[in-house]
Amino acid sequence: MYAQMIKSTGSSVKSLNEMDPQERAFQERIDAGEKIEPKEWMPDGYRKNLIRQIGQHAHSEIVGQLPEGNWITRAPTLERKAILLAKVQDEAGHGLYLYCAAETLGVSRDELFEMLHEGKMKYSSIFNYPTLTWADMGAVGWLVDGAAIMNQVPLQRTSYGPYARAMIRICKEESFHQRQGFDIMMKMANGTAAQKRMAQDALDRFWYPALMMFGPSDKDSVHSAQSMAWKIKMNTNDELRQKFVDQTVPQAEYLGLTVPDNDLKKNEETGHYDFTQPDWAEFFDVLKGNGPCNADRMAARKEAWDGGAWVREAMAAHAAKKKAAKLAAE
Ligand code: FAQ
Repeated sequence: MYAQMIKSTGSSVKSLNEMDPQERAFQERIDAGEKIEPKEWMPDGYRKNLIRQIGQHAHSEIVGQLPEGNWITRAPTLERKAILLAKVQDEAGHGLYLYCAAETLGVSRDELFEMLHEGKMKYSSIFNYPTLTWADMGAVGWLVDGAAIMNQVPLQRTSYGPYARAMIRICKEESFHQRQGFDIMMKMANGTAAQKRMAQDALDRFWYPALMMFGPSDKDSVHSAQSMAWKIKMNTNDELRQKFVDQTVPQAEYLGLTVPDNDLKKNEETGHYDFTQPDWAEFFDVLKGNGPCNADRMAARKEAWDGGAWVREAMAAHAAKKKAAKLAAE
């Protein structure tokens, strides 16, 4: 049911005059900055769009464990291993808060997983790129978590209460993730010539995929207008991408690394960096399932789901047994 529902949220935005009284009262609450809570009335489109965005966000956190999980056994020191392990566990926690937030909208976790496994729901394009060297752990923390924070800090003010509250905790943890990534990059960039080359190579490979995390350019964004009217999204994709570039370029300079963009230049008039857009054909191709790791990521998720079936069954059997024992004692 939800698979059909989430496909139909890209509609044009109604003005207050075009709304029926209930929709209008709802929009006025949003405009006044009020939070919407689970049991309150909400337009069907608002509910669907939230399930789509929160569900995809949750899937991204869970699938996002895979590229870094790949390096836990190969971290160069015990300390780095402990930090990476903690970070990857944090991502699992973020997925769980977000699945809980989505469940308050009437969709079950099983339905969300089913849609992911059937390719009916997406996860962030970034996690379809491979992590080839230890420097990639630095680049993921610095750039991928950096982009995630840029997108998620405004979402702490999103109109749906459970989502906004989940974001507050997630953002605190993401700041540590970004910091640990930058710390790895500092070590590598100031290390041997070979380590510095690895750091540069990681930046070269992750720069454009990180820019793609903000979604298609505003002219191609299907959901932005309605999502922003409902404060499900607080900024457009291009606004956040520009903020990320403006923040990250000086950090690359500090590291002594070169952003792989020959046309990157500070525009003295606007105060922002002019930069080359990612290859949007590549982006849409990755969304269609044709990125370097799409097949591997989905296979790993399905294997984990199937492999965990016995745990779910055992928990259900245990709950049934406890319930029966309680009834017998009454
Ligand atoms: N990848 O109309 P728009 C993280 C889809 S968390 C894949 O502009 P919207 C933490 C979009 O769904 C990263 N698909 O869409 C971490 C839509 O398709 P649909 C995730 C994308 O929703 C770090 C279509 O394209 N963060 O990294 C992408 O208004 C390290 C049209 O696009 C969030 O999810 C993409 N990059 O804007 C974990 C934050 N971009 O659904 C582990 C919350 C767009 O109609 C390690 N989400 N699409 O089939 C958002 O802010 C928004 O959903 C956007 C997209 C900005 C991602």
